[in-house]
Parts: sequence; C-alpha cells; structure tokens
Amino acid sequence: MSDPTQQDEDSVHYDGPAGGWGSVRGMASIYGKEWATPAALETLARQNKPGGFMCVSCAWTKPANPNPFEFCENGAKATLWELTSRRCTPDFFAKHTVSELRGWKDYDLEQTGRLTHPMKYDSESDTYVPVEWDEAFQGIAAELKALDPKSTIFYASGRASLETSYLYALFARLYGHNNLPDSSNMCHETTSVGLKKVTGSPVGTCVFDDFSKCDAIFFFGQNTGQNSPRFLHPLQEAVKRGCRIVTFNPIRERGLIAFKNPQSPREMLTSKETPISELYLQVRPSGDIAAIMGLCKHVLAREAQQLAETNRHLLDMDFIAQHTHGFDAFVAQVEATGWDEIERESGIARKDLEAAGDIYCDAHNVIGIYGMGVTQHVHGSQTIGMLVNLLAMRGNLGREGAGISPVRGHSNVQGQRTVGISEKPELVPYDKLRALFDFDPPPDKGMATVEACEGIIDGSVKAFIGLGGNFVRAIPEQTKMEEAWQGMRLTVQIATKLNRSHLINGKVAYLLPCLGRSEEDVQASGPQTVTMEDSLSMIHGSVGKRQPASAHLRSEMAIVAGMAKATLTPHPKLKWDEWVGDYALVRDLIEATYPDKFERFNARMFTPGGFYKGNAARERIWKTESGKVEITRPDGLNACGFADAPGRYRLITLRSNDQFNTTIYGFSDRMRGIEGTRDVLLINRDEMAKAGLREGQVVALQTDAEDGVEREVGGLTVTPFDLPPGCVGAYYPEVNPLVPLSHHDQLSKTPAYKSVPVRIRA
Ligand SMILES: Nc1nc2c(c(=O)[nH]1)N[C@H]1C(S)=C(S)[C@@H](COP(=O)(O)OP(=O)(O)OC[C@H]3O[C@@H](n4cnc5c(=O)[nH]c(N)nc54)[C@H](O)[C@@H]3O)O[C@H]1N2
Ligand SMILES: Nc1nc2c(c(=O)[nH]1)N[C@H]1C(S)=C(S)[C@@H](COP(=O)(O)OP(=O)(O)OC[C@H]3O[C@@H](n4cnc5c(=O)[nH]c(N)nc54)[C@H](O)[C@@H]3O)O[C@H]1N2
Ligand SMILES: [Mo]
Repeated sequence: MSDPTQQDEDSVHYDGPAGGWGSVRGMASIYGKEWATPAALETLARQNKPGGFMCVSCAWTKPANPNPFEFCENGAKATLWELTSRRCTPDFFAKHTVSELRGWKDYDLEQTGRLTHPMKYDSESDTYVPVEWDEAFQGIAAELKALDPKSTIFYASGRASLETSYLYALFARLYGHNNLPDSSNMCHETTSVGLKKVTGSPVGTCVFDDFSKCDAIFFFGQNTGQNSPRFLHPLQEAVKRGCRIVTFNPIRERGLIAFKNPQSPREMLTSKETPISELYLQVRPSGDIAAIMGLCKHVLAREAQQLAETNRHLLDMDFIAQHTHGFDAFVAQVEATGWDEIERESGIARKDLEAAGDIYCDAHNVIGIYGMGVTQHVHGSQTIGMLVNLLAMRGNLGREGAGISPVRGHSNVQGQRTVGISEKPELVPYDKLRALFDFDPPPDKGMATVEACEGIIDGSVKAFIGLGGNFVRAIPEQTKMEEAWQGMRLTVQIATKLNRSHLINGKVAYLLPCLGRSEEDVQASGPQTVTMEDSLSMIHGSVGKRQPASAHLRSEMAIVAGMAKATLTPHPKLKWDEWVGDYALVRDLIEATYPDKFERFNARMFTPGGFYKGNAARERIWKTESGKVEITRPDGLNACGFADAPGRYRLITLRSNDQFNTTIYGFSDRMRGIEGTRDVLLINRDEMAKAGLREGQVVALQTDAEDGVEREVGGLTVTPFDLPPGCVGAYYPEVNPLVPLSHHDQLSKTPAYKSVPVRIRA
C-alpha cells in the first residue's frame, strides 16, 4: 500500500504541505513582481465575500461564512495579474511586429501588461494599430454581414459574466448560428454529456453543506491544492472530524497529501499540518475504469459476505430497485472481470483496492470528486459512468452528505452553459427566446471546439470571435491549426492581456481590450454588478471597485452589445443600449428565459454564499432515458483508447502551480519541486534506465499515432519524477502540438489531454 508520507527519494519533490509558508511565499513573490496599486490588498480583502468581487481564478464555491481572507495563493495571483501596473499600449505595438511577437514565450507576452486600446491588424506594416471603438464595431459588422453566419464561430472562455454570456449567445442566434464553443469543451464537456447521460443532470449533485456531513471522499484526478485551493479548508475540516479520504492520481500531489492552513497562525507557527489522504493510490493514467471496477468488485464481495453472516444487505437495495436501470447487467460484468486484468490496467495492487473498497463500504455518506484526470481521456465519459455506478451501489446519490462533485475550471464556465452558450439547440428554451425577441432561433446543431477546429482546418470556417481565452494555444493540433487559422477572413479577440492567439490572425483582425472583473464598471445607470455560477451551482453577484487599467477599456457587455447592434437589423425588442446601460435588465431577461433557476434574480444575487440554482438529480429526479440512474458498462478497462506497445508512453499534460491555463505566472512548480523551467520531461527512474536516458539530457517527444502526421516537441529536459511506469509528464500548453485533434472523449469530444500516445526521441 502506498504510504502518503513516503516519497520517491531520488526524484525532485517538495516536502512541505500545500498551503503553509510556501503559499505565502508564492503570493509574496507575485506581490513583489506584480504588486500594482497600494489598494491591491483592499481588493483581495473583498475577494469572494458577499457584496465583494468574485475571484477570476477557479470556480470553487464562495461560502456564506467566508474566511477573513477568502482567497488562496492562486486566487491572489490571478487578481494581482489583473491589477498589474504594466500596460501594453499602442506604442508597444508600434515597436514590435506581429511576426516578431509570435516568437515570444507565453510568459513574456502576458508580462507586457494590460491591453489599453482597441487595435486593428495592419498587414502592410505587420503591426497592430489603434482603431476607434465605433470603427471597430462597424468593421466587424461589415465582415459578418458579408459572411454566411454558419461559417462563423463565437467562442467563450469561461470567465465572462452570466449577463454578457446571455447576450453573446443571443447575438449568435439572432445572427444565425449555434456555433458557440466554450472552454468547457476542453474540460468538463465530458461531465455535461457523460454525467447527464447517467444522472440526467450535467452538473454535480453536491452542495457545500455536504462536505461537512460526508464520511468518506474519493478523489479521482483533481488537483485541489493547486487548482481549487480554497477547497482545502472544508477538506481539512472534514478530515479533522473523521472523514476518510482516498485519492487516485498518478502523481502524488501535495495538496491531497497534507495541508497547512495559511490562515491559521497556530498551524503556521508550529509544524502542524493536516494529513489529507488516508490512502493515496498512484493509478496509471487512464486506469480509473479498472480501479473503480476493482472497488465495485470488492463491494460485491463484501455484500455477499455480509448477507451470509447477518442476513442484511450492504448494498442499498431500495435505491437500486427504485432508482437504477441496468444494475444486474453491470454486476454480471463485474463478476466476469478478473483481478489480474484489474491490477494490470489500474496499476494498483488488489489489496490496495480492497482497502479503498473497505473505506467505501464502511462509510454511510460518500462523495465522489473528479477533475481533468477523469474527463480528458478517450473514455472519460465511461469513467464518469463507473464512478456513478460505484456511488449508486450504496445509494450515495441525491442524498445529504453524499453525491458526485465534478470540480469545474473557469470561474463562470458552468454558468455560461446555464444561460445559453451551447451548440446544442435542445438545451436552450427556444420558445422563451421566440416570445421575448420575436425571432426564430436556428434549429440546427452548431460547432463545439473540436468541430470548430476541423472547420478551420478544412477552410469552411471563415470567422472567429473569442470572448476571452487563448484558443489557438489551448486546443490540440496546434501546428496545423496555426497555419489554417490565417486562412480565415475575420478574427476578433476580446481580451485583457496579450497572448499567442492574438498573433495568429485572419485577413482582418481586431484586438479589443476589456475591463477585468475587479474593475469598476460604470454605465448609464451607474456602477454595475455582474453575476457568476460556481462549481456547486450557487449564483453570486460581483462588484468591481478598482479603477480601470485604461480609460479606453469597455466592458465585455458593451463590446458584445456593440458588435451585435452594428451587425443586426434593429428591432424594438433588441434594446442593446438600454441593456448595456443597466445590467439588471439583462438579469430580468435571464429570469424570464430560465424562470425555474433564476427566480427573483436581481433581489437574490447578493445572498451570502450565493443562491442555489437547483438540481433535479439532487432530489432524485433522474432526467435520463429510463427515468432512472443509468448503470452503464464500460467497453474495456482502459480509458486511453490505445494499446500498450514497446517504447510507447502515455503522456499526461500538466498544469504547474504557477500558471492559470495558458497564463504563465512564473517558473516555480513549488509543490512538485520543479523550479526555473517548464521545458521538462517527467519520467520515473526505472523507465529512464530502460530507455537509456540520463537526468538532464535534452530530448524530444513525438506523437505515436499512425495518421500520417508528424508531431514533435523538442527541448525537454529529462527530469526524474515519481510517476507510474509506462507514462511521462510534460507541461500544458507547451506540448499541445503533440495532441491529435481526433484524440478525444468518444461521447463528448473533450480532447484526451491526459493520455496522449508518445515516444521519446533522444
Ligand atoms: N491555479 C490554477 N487553478 C486552476 C487552473 C489553472 O490552470 N491554475 N485551471 C482551471 C481550469 S480551466 C480547470 S478545468 C481546472 C483544472 O483542474 P484539475 O481538474 O485539477 O486539472 P489538472 O491539473 O489538469 O489535472 C488534475 C489531476 O489529474 C491527474 N491525472 C492525470 N491523468 C490521470 C488519470 O488518468 N487518472 C487520474 N485519477 N488522475 C489523473 C493529474 O496528475 C492532476 O493531478 O482548474 C481550474 N483552476
Ligand atoms: N494539453 C492540455 N491542453 C489543455 C488543457 C490541459 O489540461 N492540457 N486544459 C484545457 C482546459 S481545462 C481549458 S479550460 C482550456 C483553457 O482555454 P482558454 O480558456 O481559451 O484559455 P486561458 O488560458 O484561460 O485564457 C487566457 C487569456 O484570457 C484572457 N482573459 C483573462 N481574463 C479575462 C477577462 O476577464 N475577459 C476577457 N475577455 N479575457 C480575459 C487573457 O487575455 C488571457 O491571456 O485549455 C485546455 N487545454
Ligand atoms: Mo478548464
């Protein structure tokens, strides 16, 4: 059994707990670099508080009784990143051609600071030149009017508010398409499709209170300490009251091993830290289906034993009878699956899976948590199905203190889906849109991220608008995409900071700078509030107070409405100017479109802890095909979709502790002990020896796919790291050129970024 306190001594590692002085130092290093205004601390003190502003980092919930400082190291970095005093001005663009900037690193691009002026690409000088807002809107409108709406893409990156997102989706449909890919197409689309298929709900069933009532938590592929650090506080509380935590992750992530609360002076001054996981199992990448199969097998063995000894069931027979469909067929599959196969595919010993299974059986209330380690695989949806199967066995769904809880990414990514950013017309109440705006929304399904990329590559997509994000850097198949991108007629990027996607331009290209969420947004009716939905389906108002980075910035609402007004035929029901003047009017529209979720929206938006959007699955109403929880059977035991072969590794693409997606804050992956560089190839020492590699050697990775495309990323330094056999790790987005576009979850098309077949070229 793997002991959470043991580390592979030979590998680079960080000994300290997550949180602790390291996290304070992490913040301090950013304060030093990016400390912008004396009032930054005041902004941080308002972060994630009722009436305050909602963090632009992760989507973790904002509790009703916040900590004195309800922010984490990474939330502080995200805020300070936005509040930087550096400015990326027209002067800067005059000095650097776009071709030159394309040679810069992601880090250096964003270090230029906040964008200050609307800019248009001038192909003659190969530079961005300033443009007036109205001229930009008219120019964009002229291009859009000349194009077939179905050949255009409106992307959203998961940050823009509910109000802006609602208008953005409305703009797309009025203009004539459903091509609304969202960053969630690259992360939790597996949840939106896979979890919905089996529970009827596209989101998790847990609320905050459940974390104080559960007896065990099972983590699959979610890195709490780094990607949703505020979640460590309720986790620490849970552990202290006896909740048992089991983690499945190929990497021993510090946050799930031990936590020292940086907000507790006592813990900071003593050496006290809270161990988090009682059992930490280093599953092979893509081995979770097998691991959960093992857990289920042990639950069935315990059921048989308990029934024989006590004549009482361990399984929740009432739940299974009333609420599930397909249970018996699944039991037959579990029984037919041998332990040899389970051990081989999961990389975990039977006795360890049995020990984890015992923790599951001995707990009354169990929560299953997952993140990208589950969703970004060829069979990610099937893995979610397996987790639901496991939870269903003992009725751990739709009950207090139990349930399934995917941890979302961007701060409003879940909310964007809720208010209509979706390529699927059936998810949007078209009857309501017809009644409110007098038009017929397009009936046909639109393009999500993978289809959008296919369309850009084959030339059928002519225009791309990006509401935030760094699409070209975040997607798979980057090399081909960058070439094809330049064949588009129009590209528009709405952004706060310069990134690579702004440098790969269509024939006509605009770069439109917007306000950040921490900044004051004053419109005709006065200062505005925007709203978000967090990972636990709570809706919160957010008020920015900081002075905007430049007088020329516009809010995302104003930019979206500006483009829409210039493009669309005027209609008395389309009140773009009034809506921008008072966002409360847009909240009324959201309420009118989704009355069950947003009742009394304006009145409730400052409810401490947010107001709950509701979730039928939590009430045990299953909106699935059978009207019950669908108990599914996986096609096989590995989730990676390819076979093992000599010299072939499963590549995990990783986030460091010093980045937010494609935004690189720095080069310190503190909790993994990797400092000063991101160009590394992580691999364990046995594999190094087998492959004849030495520490510090510089190698290249090549994609091991037989599709005729050569994909290679070089300059990676071999770094010994505690990983399971047969896999390697490297940082996202640097290795994104290695991911084939066709390598995605079968059901939802979420790119399979966590198990890419590669070989090493020395
Ligand atoms: N600071 C910070 N916060 C963030 C982000 C950020 O970049 N930085 N990004 C935001 C976004 S958009 C998202 S979607 C979330 C992402 O947050 P997470 O869901 O935590 O995503 P990752 O860090 O990509 O991967 C999670 C874990 O999966 C593990 N893993 C890899 N393969 C497997 C596997 O096959 N099985 C299992 N069980 N585990 C595996 C990895 O070791 C890693 O620890 O975080 C959000 N929050
Ligand atoms: N290999 C690999 N690839 C991945 C992943 C992975 O794990 N591995 N993860 C995937 C995931 S989960 C996601 S979510 C995607 C992320 O994909 P995106 O969401 O497209 O990318 P981000 O890096 O979050 O976008 C950063 C940019 O957003 C802009 N920005 C920041 N704040 C604001 C704002 O308030 N408004 C506006 N308009 N713009 C703003 C800035 O210009 C910044 O440069 O990447 C995916 N790609
Ligand atoms: Mo994400």
